Amino acid sequence: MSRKLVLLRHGQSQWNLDNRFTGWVDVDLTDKGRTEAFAAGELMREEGLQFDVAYTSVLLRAIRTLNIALDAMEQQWIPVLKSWRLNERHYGALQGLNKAETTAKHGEEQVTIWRRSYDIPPPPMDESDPGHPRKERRYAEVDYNALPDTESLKTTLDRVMPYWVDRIAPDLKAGKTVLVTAHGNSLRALYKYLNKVPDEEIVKLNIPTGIPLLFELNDDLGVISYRYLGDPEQARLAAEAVANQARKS
Ligand code: DG2
Repeated sequence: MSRKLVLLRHGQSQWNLDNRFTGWVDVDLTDKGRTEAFAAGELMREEGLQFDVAYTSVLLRAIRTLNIALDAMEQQWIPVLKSWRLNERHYGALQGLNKAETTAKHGEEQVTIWRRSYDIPPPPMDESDPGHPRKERRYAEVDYNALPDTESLKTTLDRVMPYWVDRIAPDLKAGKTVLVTAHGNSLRALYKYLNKVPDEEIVKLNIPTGIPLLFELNDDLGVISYRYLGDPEQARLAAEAVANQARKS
C-alpha cells in the first residue's frame, strides 16, 4: 500500500515580497500569498487528495496557508497539529535584513553559504534582542535550551526529526494521508531526509511558495515517487526565482 504525504511551503509572505530574511519573525501572507494558498488547495482537491491530518508550524504564514488550502478543499474538519519544530530555520542576526543588500555587503558566496549550506549557520541573534524566541510567550512550554539563536539546515533537521519520528511518521505508517504546511528550510530539511540528499547537494534545492509537493511512500516510508502538483515548468521557474532572491539588485 502506498502512503501519501504532501509538503507545502506557505504562500508569499510580506517579507518574501520585501525580500527580507524572515526565519522566526511572524509575518502574514500578502494578497498574492493568499491566492497561492487557495490555488494550492485547488490543486490538491483536483488530485483527489483526502487528508486525515495536517501539521504546521506555530508561525502565522504557514497556519494561514493551511487554513486557506483546507477551505479550498472543503476539508476544514481534519485534525490540525501545530509545532515549533516545523518552524522556519532561525535566521539569527540576518532576520529582518534585505537579502540583496546583504549580498551587496557580504558577497554572493557568503550569502549562499548562509542561505543554502548544510551545516554553517548565520551569525547568532543577540540574547538581549527583544525578538529572541526565549522572550516569546508562544515558546514558553519549549525547553529553554532548545530555543535557537541561529540555525543551519543541519540543526533545523535535528529539531524537525523528533517530530517526524514521534508524530508524522506514525500517522503515515498507520495509512493516513498527511499534509505538512511549513517553510522553505524546514521543508528542505524534510526533503533532504526523505530523498537522502547528500550534504553537498542540498545547496541546489529551493522550494517555491504555494506549490504542493506530493510524495508517495512505501510501507517503510521510503520514497516511491514525488512531484509538484500543477505545471512542472511553473514550479521549476518559481524555485529558480527563490534561488535568485539574494542576487544584488
Ligand atoms: C524564508 C526562506 O523562509 O528564505 O526565512 O527568509 O519559507 O518562511 O519564507 P519562509 C526566510 P531563504 O532561505 O529562501 O532565503
